[in-house]
Amino acid sequence: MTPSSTSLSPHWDIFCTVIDNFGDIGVTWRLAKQLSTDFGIQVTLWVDCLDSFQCILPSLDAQLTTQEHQGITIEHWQTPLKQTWKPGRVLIEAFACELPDSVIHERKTLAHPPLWINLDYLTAEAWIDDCHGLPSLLSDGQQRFFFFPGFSPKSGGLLCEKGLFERQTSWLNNPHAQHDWLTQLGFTHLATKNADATYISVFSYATPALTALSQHWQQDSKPIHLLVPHGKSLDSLQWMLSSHETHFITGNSYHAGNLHVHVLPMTSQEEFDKLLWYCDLNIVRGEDSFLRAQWAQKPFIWHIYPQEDNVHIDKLTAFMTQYCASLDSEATQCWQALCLAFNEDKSQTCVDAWLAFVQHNQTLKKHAEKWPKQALNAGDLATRLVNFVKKS
Ligand code: TRH
Repeated sequence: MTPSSTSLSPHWDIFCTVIDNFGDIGVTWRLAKQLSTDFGIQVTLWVDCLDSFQCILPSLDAQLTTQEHQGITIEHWQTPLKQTWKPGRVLIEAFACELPDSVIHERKTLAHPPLWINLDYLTAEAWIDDCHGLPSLLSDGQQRFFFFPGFSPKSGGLLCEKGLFERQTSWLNNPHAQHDWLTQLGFTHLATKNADATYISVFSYATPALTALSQHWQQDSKPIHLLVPHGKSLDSLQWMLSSHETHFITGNSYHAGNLHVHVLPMTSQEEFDKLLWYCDLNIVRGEDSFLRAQWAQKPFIWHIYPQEDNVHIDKLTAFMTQYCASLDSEATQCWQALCLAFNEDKSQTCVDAWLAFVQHNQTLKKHAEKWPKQALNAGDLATRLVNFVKKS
């Protein structure tokens, strides 16, 4: 499909509040880019915190009210709204953020109001199949629809742009591109990979399980390189700092025994993908890096965003069950034990689970290569969303 043949006019608005970290803006920015690039849809993305956004879009100017990047209009969403909202075809509120009152009131007066969609968080839990696409009636008579990203054919699907796997293969087959990427990050010396070493990206929350694993890795018989974007994971690696160091410095490397930690800057989403492609194992978190690790087709540990009453463990278990449905039982057991121990902050269990995991690494690697096709077989999220809008 060419953008012109699928173009839905007029524009779509996406509203996003940054609760914490980068997942909310990460998902909405990715969706905006794909709607624009793959479907030719004109998108306006409204974001309340440009400072967070700038961490994953370094070219963004956090002082501007309105700006354009990669064909997307980006508006700084302040309360009350400073800009005039122009009604478009679709109005997406991401993750139940509350739309500005002025937008809700104006929409109510329109003869042909934009389709109002609440984009929810991703989960592999089965209950979303019965809720995905349902309308809800608000007290003022307006209607909005719930869109649930998920892994099943009945859900809203998973964000994955067109051409991603071709770009990945081409980058992995291009040593010059990899060399350039590492040079820009300041780690040219990593460009010649040591065949004996294991390369692990670490973008997790802080956890004693990471401290325990890293302390175990320093005694490994072969080198282990951790590539760590500057952030929360470093809190769990503090033990590596010498007595005269107070914090990790971006661009520096740290060593303890056979463990090498390289502290990377945060980069754009496109550059972050390369990190996941480059490494043998990825430790990821939240919602978006979790999905990108799956598209990287490498084994991964998911450090899920913690929620009250351990609700996140149910979400983790639901995903692990789906992911492992076609995996042999021993590999399933050891990978699930590792993810669980990492999420339950269990230090010794995590180290024991790691030792078992290493034995099944090749099986898990092959499984990771097959998984995206399986997960995406009923279509990606943006395609399902565009079809949903067309039918509505
Ligand atoms: O940052 P996260 O933990 O985000 C979230 C939020 O906390 C949110 O409130 C919560 O609900 C959600 O998790 C589940 O994790 P996530 O989702 O992986 O988002 C990180 C984003 O940052 C992702 O889009 C990738 C991007 N990123 C870059 O673009 N460059 C980088 O260098 C790095 C490390 C990440």
